[in-house]
Amino acid sequence: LRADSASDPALAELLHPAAQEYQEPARLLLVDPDASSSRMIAGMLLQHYVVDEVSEPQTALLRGLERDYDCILVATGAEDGDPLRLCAQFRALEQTRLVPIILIASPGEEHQVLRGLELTVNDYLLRPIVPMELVARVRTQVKRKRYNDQLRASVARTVEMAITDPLTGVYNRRYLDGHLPTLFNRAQARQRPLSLMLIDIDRFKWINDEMGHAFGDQVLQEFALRLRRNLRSIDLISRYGGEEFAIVMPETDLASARIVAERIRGEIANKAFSFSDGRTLRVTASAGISTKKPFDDSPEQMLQRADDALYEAKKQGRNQVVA
Ligand code: GH3
Ligand code: MG
Ligand code: MG
Ligand code: MG
Repeated sequence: LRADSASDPALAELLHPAAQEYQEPARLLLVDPDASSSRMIAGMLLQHYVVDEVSEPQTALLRGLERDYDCILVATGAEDGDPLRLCAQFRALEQTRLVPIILIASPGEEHQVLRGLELTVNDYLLRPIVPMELVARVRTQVKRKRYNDQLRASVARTVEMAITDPLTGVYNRRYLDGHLPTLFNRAQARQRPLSLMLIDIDRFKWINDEMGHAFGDQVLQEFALRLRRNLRSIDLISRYGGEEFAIVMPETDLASARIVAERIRGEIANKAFSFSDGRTLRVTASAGISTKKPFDDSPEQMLQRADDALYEAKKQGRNQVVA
């Protein structure tokens, strides 16, 4: 992690936790089957928090799916209700998995509280509830939740930066090199087809020299956009070198890969690239494709065959696909 807190608000929050105080108020979900108890607990929290009150576990789960909560309070009460079951359900849902849960129980329910703490619950309170204690415990959980959220967002951004090409937004070569073996082994194990395409912009050096480097950058961005538009979400697009892109196509045999590559070649060659300053340019690209062999093959050999095919496409005059 680079400590560039000036340009990264999440990181700034991390380094200066006090800044959290200025965020929008935290939202709590209070699940209490007893209406008067619910009113009383909510009343203690309303000064500091936005509180959504629900009495039914089913409604509580729906709310949890709809909204981002900073903390969930589950009160015991109804004889037939099972608060621990509800807590476990919150833990199982993607949207509420990481939301802290505070259990509110009555004397005599210590056994349930202990089980809850072992399983899913972050903290608890025993009735009668002392307002200051309630607020303090909620605040601790909310702080922890927000801190974790920021840390996770920050880590996610760091990971994304490590695997993405900043100019075009597609994966970078490091990601392709790391992930191609996985896709290769998966296809091999399931005896499914897998194809690879290397596509390289023709005479890109000329584009840079004649039109300017900034123009060249815009060609790369538009090129990546056209690739994305003409591929499926399961295809892995990466910027493999300066003006060369590698595309891994799962579930695709050589004949289909050839059709895809030919379509992309046409999408590049047949529509002029136009730019912010109004200039337009016709751009072409050459592609080499390879497909996984059932035996005695490797990701490296697939890449080598695609590279050989690309070399042939260039040698034979460019703006074409060779398999
Ligand atoms: P060919 O048809 O044989 O592929 O010729 P080419 O000119 O496309 O290939 P060559 O490898 O000679 O030139 C590639 C050029 O791409 C050279 C390099 O300066 C340029 N380049 C690499 N990365 C970038 C980039 O990020 N932005 C810009 N604008 N140019 C880049
Ligand atoms: Mg070249
Ligand atoms: Mg080129
Ligand atoms: Mg090249």
